Amino acid sequence: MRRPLDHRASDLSRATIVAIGSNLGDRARQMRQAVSAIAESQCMRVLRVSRLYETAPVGGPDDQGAYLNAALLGESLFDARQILDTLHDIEAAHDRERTIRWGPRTLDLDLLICGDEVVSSAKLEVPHPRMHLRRFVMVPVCDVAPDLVHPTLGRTMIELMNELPVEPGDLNCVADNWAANKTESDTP
Ligand code: A4P
Ligand code: MG
Repeated sequence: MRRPLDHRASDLSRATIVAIGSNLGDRARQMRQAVSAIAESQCMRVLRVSRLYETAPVGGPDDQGAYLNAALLGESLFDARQILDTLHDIEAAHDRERTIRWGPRTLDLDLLICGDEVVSSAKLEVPHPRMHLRRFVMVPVCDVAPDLVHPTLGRTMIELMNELPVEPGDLNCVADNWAANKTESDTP
């Protein structure tokens, strides 16, 4: 059962980062709706949303389409398990189907960081174990929290991002203030 979030106690809240991805359907619309749904869920207060990037698929089937990726910085009084439950509810509301690992998806919401919380279970790993290996994650993360220190690696997000190799065409910024306008379709 979810309790209401009391944002007045913000000194107790944790910096929380969520990665948002989509490569199926009306990608930009689903991404915007995800930002709204996270804000409305009250599982966190949304502080910043990254630019929107189109990215080449990493892993999964050869024929899957390009992704849109972004990241969101919030502050939350919830623990990581509660936030993940909310993110799964939002994915389900966007017809997310889990068939192929790393396969095409209408909406993927990954909890990257939840303060200094470290969890390693079958259902939840936080910090997300692959976040620092992927430019499609770290470039948006650096838009919203470049100086945040990774709780287990002890390095800032910008330091981790700068170590990643750049593949030609792996990532392009396609929009800045994309989350502000929730009415446009997939034409960022
Ligand atoms: N799970 C565990 N920890 C977490 C967490 N921190 N956040 C569990 C979210 N979920 C977490 O996830 C599989 C299981 O991971 C869930 O049961 C959840 O409880 P999923 O979303 O069903 O499946 P997935 O996303 O296909 O698997 P996975 O391993 O999370 O994939 P990744 O690592 O997220 O990669 N290429 C580009 N360009 N852009 C992308 O966004 N995404 C992926 C997925 C692959 N390639 C991509 C992109
Ligand atoms: Mg996922």
